[in-house]
Amino acid sequence: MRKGLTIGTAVALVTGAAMWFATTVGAQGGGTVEVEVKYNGAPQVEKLKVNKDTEKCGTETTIEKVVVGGNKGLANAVASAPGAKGASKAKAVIDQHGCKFVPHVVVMQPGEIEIKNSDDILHNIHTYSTANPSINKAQPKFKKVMTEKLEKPEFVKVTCDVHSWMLGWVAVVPGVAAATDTNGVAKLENVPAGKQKIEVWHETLGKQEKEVDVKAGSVTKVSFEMKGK
Ligand SMILES: [Cu+2]
Repeated sequence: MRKGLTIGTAVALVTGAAMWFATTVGAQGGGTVEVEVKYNGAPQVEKLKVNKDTEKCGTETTIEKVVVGGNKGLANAVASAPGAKGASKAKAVIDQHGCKFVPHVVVMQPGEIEIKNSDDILHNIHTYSTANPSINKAQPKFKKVMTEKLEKPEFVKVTCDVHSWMLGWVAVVPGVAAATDTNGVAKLENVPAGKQKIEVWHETLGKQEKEVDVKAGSVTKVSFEMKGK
């Protein structure tokens, strides 16, 4: 009987501790940061005539330097919370499709990236970086996928030496990160509660940062305005 009581007390204690732990972890668990990036200038999209591999590349292409959508939203910017660890390690993918890098900006955690060639023609992956080793490899049409490593945080420029207009970026970012959509909005999920630094990067407009106070279980909004250079 006495032993039974002791076990009962122990179970109650353990259960209590588990509940306290769950509550505490829940309170620290994340909130969402909705990052809005605006640009108060004109879009910069260059049109270019193409005279190579036109059956796959078309006869005209666009180079998207500054893409401005509805409500002055800036697309293709990368928003991140570098202090928010434990972000998804889903494998990053960049595709070469229609002689363009798709998407224009890929966001990834340090690690591996799959480089696809869905064009059925020869491409070449040529990266420009300082923290990571530079990649310069042919990707013939039969090589549909190559896997490469980008293990250091960096914004890596990606080009193709076969098609001079091809330009993409791989944002290797620790913490929770996402690219802005055509309305200039990026959602950062599961950012730990408390003060967090939010960074925004754009390939031609540079970097900005702000501090936000993230509340668990709710959406914190923060707005940036990038200036023209
Ligand atoms: Cu190419």
